[in-house]
Amino acid sequence: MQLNPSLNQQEITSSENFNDISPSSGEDGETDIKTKVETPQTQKPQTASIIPESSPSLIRGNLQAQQKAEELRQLLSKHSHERQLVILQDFPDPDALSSAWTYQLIAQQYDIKCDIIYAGTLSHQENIALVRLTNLPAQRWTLQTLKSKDLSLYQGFALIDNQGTTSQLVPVLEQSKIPLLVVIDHHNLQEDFNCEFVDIRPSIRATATILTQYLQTGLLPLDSSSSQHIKCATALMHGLHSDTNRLMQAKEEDFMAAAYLSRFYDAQILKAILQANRSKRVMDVIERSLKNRIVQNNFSIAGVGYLRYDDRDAIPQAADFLVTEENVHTAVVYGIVHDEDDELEVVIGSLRTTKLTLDPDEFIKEAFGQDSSGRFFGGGRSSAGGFEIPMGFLSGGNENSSYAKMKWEVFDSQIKQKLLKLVNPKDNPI
Ligand SMILES: [Mn+2]
Repeated sequence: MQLNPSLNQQEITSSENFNDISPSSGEDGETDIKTKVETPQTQKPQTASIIPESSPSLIRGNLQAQQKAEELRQLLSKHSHERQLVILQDFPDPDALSSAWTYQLIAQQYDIKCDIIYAGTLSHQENIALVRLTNLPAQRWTLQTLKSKDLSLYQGFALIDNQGTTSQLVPVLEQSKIPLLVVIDHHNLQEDFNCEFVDIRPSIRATATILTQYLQTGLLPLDSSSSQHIKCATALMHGLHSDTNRLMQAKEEDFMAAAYLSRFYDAQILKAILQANRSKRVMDVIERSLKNRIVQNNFSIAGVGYLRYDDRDAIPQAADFLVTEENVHTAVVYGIVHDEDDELEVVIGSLRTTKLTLDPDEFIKEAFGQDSSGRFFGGGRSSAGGFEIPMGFLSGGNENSSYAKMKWEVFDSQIKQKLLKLVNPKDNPI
């Protein structure tokens, strides 16, 4: 069975491949990677344009991509033969997973070994399917795992699709004096980084686009005869697809990246990932959100009570569902997520909006403010946002059901009060 028409295209002509600097591809893409270990230092990315006819903003974006790819090439050459950790947010999404994998494959060409790690869990059924179906090499390291590891093996760490604010692992790495070497992200700049390589481009809708551009500049030419490359391209396509709301929010550069990936990805695997079924528990959370929602001024707000750590991703899925109701432009769903192992509890919330003039980042920051150290409880990007409010001293003790009930009611009313202040136009018109 032919999975992808491009699989049969063993050869992509050099005019088609915008930066064809790869040595002739062998039958086996993985052998090909190994034989290229020595070559990167002598390879200079060419300066060909990503597409033949570009708009001025795309040309600017192109130049920036070329420049960043060259900077990254220099960094990787400088650190060749080292080991790095690649840190994902605690609950990694497809954009993060696929981008980290691509970084790992690029770094491998410079004999840099990367371990891709996250502290939380893979919660969304599509993410679990993505990792299983592509053998994506991400590992779960809890704080305890991290502390049990010999961190002196690593000469640096990279943050991909995050800026360190959504991972519990980062403070431990900082304490261990492992240097932050690389930040690649598309969220708004959260702090100034003083590390060797920073590529933060909020104008781009997915980190997968940035990594695809690196591939296109020749940092790692994809080989359609390598099953690993096919799977990585599929993962990137999924990352791009999911961070752009099925390409509906994609910008020109994201489409260009998707066009490039379309030559390599496996449509059947992508379809299987997208068709992963929801678990019964996720369905139950969606049902609770539907039952508990209040609708005011086109905002739909629902608290769903307690849910298990593994089902955390039911919250954004419930918000995705509530925002589809007639006369609703914005949905906010939240609940208390508890980790039985650590007795840790945190309020997790998600916002989805179809209102063009509503900025989720501003909305969440204004609704919930900052903690005592000045850090916001959440933020967002176009059409989606999220927040996390640690429960600290109030965590646990839920075997006492009246305490658990009271605690939920307090958090539920406080969150509603804060949201309704913004939703009610008399006090604060949006
Ligand atoms: Mn992303």
